[in-house]
Amino acid sequence: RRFYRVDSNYDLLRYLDRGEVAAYQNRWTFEVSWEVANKVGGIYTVLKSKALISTEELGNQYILLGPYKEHSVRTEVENLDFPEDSPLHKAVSVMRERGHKVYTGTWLVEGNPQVILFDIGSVSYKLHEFKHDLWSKANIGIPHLDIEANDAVIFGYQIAQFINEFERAVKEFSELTPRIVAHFHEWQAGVGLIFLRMWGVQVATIFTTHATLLGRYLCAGNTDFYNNLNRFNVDEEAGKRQIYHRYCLERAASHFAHIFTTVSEITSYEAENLLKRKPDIVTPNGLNIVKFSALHEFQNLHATSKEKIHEFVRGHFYGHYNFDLEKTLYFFTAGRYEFINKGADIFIESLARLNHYIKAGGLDMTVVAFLIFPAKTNNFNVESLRGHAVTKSLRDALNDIQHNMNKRMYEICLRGRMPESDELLLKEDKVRIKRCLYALQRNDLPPITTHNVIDDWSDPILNSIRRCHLFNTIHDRVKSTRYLQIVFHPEFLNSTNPLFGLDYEDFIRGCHLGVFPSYYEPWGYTPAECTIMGIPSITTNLSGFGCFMQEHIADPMSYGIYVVDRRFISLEDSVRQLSQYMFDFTRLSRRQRIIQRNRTERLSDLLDWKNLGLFYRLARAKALQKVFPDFIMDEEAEMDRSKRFRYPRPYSEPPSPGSSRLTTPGTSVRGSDTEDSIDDETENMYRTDKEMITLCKEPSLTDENN
Ligand code: G6P
Ligand code: 1S3
Repeated sequence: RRFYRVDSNYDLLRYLDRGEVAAYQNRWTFEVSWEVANKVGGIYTVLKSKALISTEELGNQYILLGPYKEHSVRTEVENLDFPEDSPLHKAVSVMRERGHKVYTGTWLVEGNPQVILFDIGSVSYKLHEFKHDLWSKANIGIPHLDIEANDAVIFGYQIAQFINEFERAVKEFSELTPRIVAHFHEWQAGVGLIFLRMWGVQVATIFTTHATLLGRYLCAGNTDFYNNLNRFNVDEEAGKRQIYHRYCLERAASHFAHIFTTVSEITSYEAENLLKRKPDIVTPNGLNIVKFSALHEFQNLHATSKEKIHEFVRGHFYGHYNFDLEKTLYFFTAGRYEFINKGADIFIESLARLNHYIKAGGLDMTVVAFLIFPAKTNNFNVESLRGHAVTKSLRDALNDIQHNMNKRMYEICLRGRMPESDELLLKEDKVRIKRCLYALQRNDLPPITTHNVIDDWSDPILNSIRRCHLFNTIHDRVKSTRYLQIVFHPEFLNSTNPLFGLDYEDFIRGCHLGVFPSYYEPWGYTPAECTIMGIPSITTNLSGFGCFMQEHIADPMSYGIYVVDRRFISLEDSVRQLSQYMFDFTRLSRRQRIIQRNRTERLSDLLDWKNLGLFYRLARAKALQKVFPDFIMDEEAEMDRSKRFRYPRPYSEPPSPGSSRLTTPGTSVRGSDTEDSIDDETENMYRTDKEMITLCKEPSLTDENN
């Protein structure tokens, strides 16, 4: 097996010329999606995080095309016109003359890519004409009542017309044949691709599916999806779910495209079976990685954000606050509220077992598990807000008392005598403290949720919690220990949140472990986001991210990536494995956790668009070659490079692959792994730093040729 060094910036600069070569070749790239400057789901993250590398590489030869959404445009786009001597200006003008409302500008994200946004309302009166065209040429009929599909038709028609006009315009500006690539994401944009191909426009097309329509529907039901993938009668299944027309659009786009791609191997397998075309290339999702100049900064940020989560816990569990926060771990899961697809079902089941394991194992630890899924609510519940109000008033009272005491002591000492004890804490101070203590008393248990969930009797998370009896009780009355506590936050986090005062990114940093045991997850940005912040996570071998990590890292677990098997073992065994992983993590000492975080963070290069962008480049080059056979691409080098990512087992790990359960940092650090006292902290940190620096100096990825 050949191991290569990752991110040696191998020839990267060759590509990052801000479109110089592309302009010279008259090469243009359009990327089309419903989620350009329009936050809906994961594709928005793909385009936004990729914007920097795309513009570094293609400069003004790169343009994003999306729908016009007034609210997003106001906050995310700066209006700008193209220079009059540009073919983009010409094509936009033609579209406007035809009655389309078109907005141009730059997207206010890193890289500031050019965007062209189409107002679908401006030509909605032509919907029947567009639908008729689609029907007569492709035999795909769109029902009147499916508004989303109708919108997709209008948007697709606008995109195809625009690219068609652009292709004409660009010919007027240059004698060189225009090499245009149009890259479409997901079925909503795919209609544009279908029209372009039906009209025979000379453009290289790429279609990327980020999840198949049918796959998402089938998984959300009670289907043994992966074991039956090659047995589904796809037309019948789509028909039963009343998505046959959407399915046809998706399937037509994937077959019409010169190059078909998807985000992971597992979705490639799914697409091959459900869309009946095997993707030509897998284009994994990356992130825009910002490295801190001080190596250890992310560890400090963990401590700072964790302190804010501690503050939340103090407020939420007031009156029952018998936590040792030094021995408390924060686990979390988050995502779209798809209970089964995102694995919330097995997470709760496994938490119940973890509770039992901690108790049976006599561990002196508390785990607080946060579930963050947006559900329908009517605001925060009174109990949660009250908890934060009473803890805040206690804190304010103590600050006041301390401040006044300080002043009094200073005055007395200036007069040359020692203060008496009754001069320190006054009677009225004691009364004030007593009042606060009284307000902190409470008979009921700390709430499971922070909000009033609408229809809470039918909410799947709350029902599972009820079934598993996870009611935030004290589990050991003698030691008054709480092992497992749950907080369901049915809303995404942002920094104006009155309970946490943290945005999602800082919340992740403050946690210890992200748990994402998804059943259906074509890629899965949530564990990837944890990884780049140095927070270990649990993922599955049914998620694109999990498979990618397994493929590129010799022993993911030793890097803090725990991959639960949800494919080849029974559900019960998956639950057991997940519980065991969480229990193993709970047993790590602080020092081991710190080392593991360092290792996790080292994986961020693997997820950097600077590296993963090459798969998009490759897809574009291959599509161009199909339409313009004279287009030369250094494919050999590209393909070779795409195989070069591989992280070996960390240096300090035992070589035996058999001991994977043992390859948490526990086995790799020198000295005792149970020492965890605060006095040892500095020493531990020092050693950790030393180890980390050594590890960074070591060729973390060996190059056989060196
Ligand atoms: C980071 C900080 C340390 C802190 C540690 C806590 O490494 O730099 O100062 O002690 O986090 O780790 P823990 O896993 O217990 O949250
Ligand atoms: C999809 O968004 P989702 O959360 O509905 O696309 C994302 C971007 O490719 C992907 O990360 C995710 O797994 C898919 O499911």
